[in-house]
Amino acid sequence: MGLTLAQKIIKNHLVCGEMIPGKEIGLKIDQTLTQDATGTMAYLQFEAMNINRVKTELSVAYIDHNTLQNGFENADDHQFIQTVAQKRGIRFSRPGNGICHQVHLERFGVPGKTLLGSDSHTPTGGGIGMLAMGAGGLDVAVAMGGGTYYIPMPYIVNVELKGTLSPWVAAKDIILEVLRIMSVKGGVGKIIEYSGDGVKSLSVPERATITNMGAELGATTSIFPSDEITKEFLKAQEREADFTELKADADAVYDEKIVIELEKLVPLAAMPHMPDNVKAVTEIGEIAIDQVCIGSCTNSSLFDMLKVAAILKGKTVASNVSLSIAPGSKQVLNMLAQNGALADMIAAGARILESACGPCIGMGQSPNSKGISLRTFNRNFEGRSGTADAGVYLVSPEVAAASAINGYLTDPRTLGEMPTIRMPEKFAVNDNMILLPDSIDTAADRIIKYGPNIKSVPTGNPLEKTISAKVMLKVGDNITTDHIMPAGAKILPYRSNVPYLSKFCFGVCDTEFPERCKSEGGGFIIGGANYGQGSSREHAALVPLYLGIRAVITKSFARMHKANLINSGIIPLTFKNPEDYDKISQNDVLTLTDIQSAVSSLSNAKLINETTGEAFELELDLSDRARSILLAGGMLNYTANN
Ligand code: MIC
Ligand code: SF4
Repeated sequence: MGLTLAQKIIKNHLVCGEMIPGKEIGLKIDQTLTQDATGTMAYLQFEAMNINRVKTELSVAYIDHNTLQNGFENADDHQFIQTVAQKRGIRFSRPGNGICHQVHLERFGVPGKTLLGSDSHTPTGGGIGMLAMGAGGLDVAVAMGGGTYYIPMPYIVNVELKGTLSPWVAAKDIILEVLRIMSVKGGVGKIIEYSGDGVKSLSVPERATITNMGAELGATTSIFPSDEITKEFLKAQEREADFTELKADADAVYDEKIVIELEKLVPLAAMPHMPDNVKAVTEIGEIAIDQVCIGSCTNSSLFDMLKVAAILKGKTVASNVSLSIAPGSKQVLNMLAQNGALADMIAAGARILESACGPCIGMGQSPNSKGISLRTFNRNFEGRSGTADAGVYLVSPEVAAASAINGYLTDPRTLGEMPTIRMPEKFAVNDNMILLPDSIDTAADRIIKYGPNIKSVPTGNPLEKTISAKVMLKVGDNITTDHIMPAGAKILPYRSNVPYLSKFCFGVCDTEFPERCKSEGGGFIIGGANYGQGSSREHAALVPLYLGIRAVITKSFARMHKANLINSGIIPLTFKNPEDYDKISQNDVLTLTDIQSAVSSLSNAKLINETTGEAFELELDLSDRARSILLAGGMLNYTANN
């Protein structure tokens, strides 16, 4: 029986376990990436491991999230990360060099390698044929130290792309269609592998738009074959030597299959407040808009920007719209400047932002009250833009630019003939904003700079026999890590200060949650399905740990958040009978009887609702390793004990 492409890469990197879907496997990680919002914590954890130099083939530290610097905190974190990177053998991508995923694709991605990143959109690398996964900072720190990365062996879904896209329809519409079909929980435990004759009509950055936003399916990762198009891209980046041809065997067997006929696709939009709330632009209608933001790791490549510039050329942004554009990397911005496309954007009235995440993570450009914002980004969760009552629609660069000019949501097919975009044969390669690490000889003298905002990482306690406490919060389905631990300009600078961050935990759902936890000493969280979807941020586990949360009981979990809870020593449990969710209310007193022995023996756990007198069975879906980590009270204790 043949193998799929993902299975081949997994096989080549398998350290332990069997490739049986659902069973835990251990993978060797070739490359890592971090960004600054998760990186500070990751490097604090790396430093705590006392490892002199990273043991990966390549590790890169990017500064792209916290670049607002409205206070000393961000700049201090940048210095901390820079000094660790230089001392420990890590390349450092300076602020201004671009968004981690865009730069990594351009300058470092290698087909067939594994990449682990402390950011959920690391699967962008799947566009160039990498097995690229997002994880919490601690898992990335372990991988930098040469440690194995563990995941449940994913099921493989084949998405066959047939034909070619019609004019004005974009790669973004392909992934929006996949989200419409599969939903934000449809990819949990799965790898999405693309194939079909339609693949060859998509450039590497277009493929990367699709693998990037595969994160919104909850998928472990997404991957495209590495072919002639990949070779062209690498050649244009002066990296032809990194090319290897990679594809699935002809007789590969997939667990699921989806066929998408590209000709039939139309411009789509994900409506507020979920990336799978997808409708055709024409179906939504010509709604009035207030803002358009173009950029983010999903849609900020040179190709995207050239399309936008061509649409804006000679026009003026509508008077009711604020248009911002953030090219994804210094390379993209530079080339736009060189070929005049940047001038077309500026002349049309676009507000040009630095090459960074910016508005995507609420670092500026929050819309007006009840504002309608069209964004080429990947997430439209409630409140993420920084304006609680704003409505964010996720669209392609074509829809965004056409709408910015008209002042209302516009199907770009109404603009007439689509401009032809000519891509250069060579990109402007200049890595002067990537600092190389110190040599082994000089590294010893490098002093790591710790700013005053950098506080210690909270650690858990060994698991007690029985846990009895109150329900601190009950929430519904699809709770994101943006609900649990919001980001944005006011909060993001405190990612290395958990005590301060804790004041904002669950702020979108219930502003009294932190105080309640403090006065009651913590307790349980009850959640619905797909709890913890979205980002890789381990702060969504570390902050609840700091607030005394001992267990989270849900209908189901998102992969990365579940791993982060385990690493923090918080027990993730699911209802054996999902209807039992309705039988627990906030403030009920619950007892997890004999939880220590349930975790030790990996049996089901028993929960008693002391307030109602009812008893329920809970499932513990843990690997042997996860069990030991929970018993020890988290990954740091577990590592110290071993
Ligand atoms: C995001 O898009 O939500 C982020 C900000 O990039 C996060 C990482 C973080 O919270 O720092 C992610 O996607 O993992
Ligand atoms: Fe940055 Fe947004 Fe991409 Fe996250 S999704 S890495 S915040 S651009």
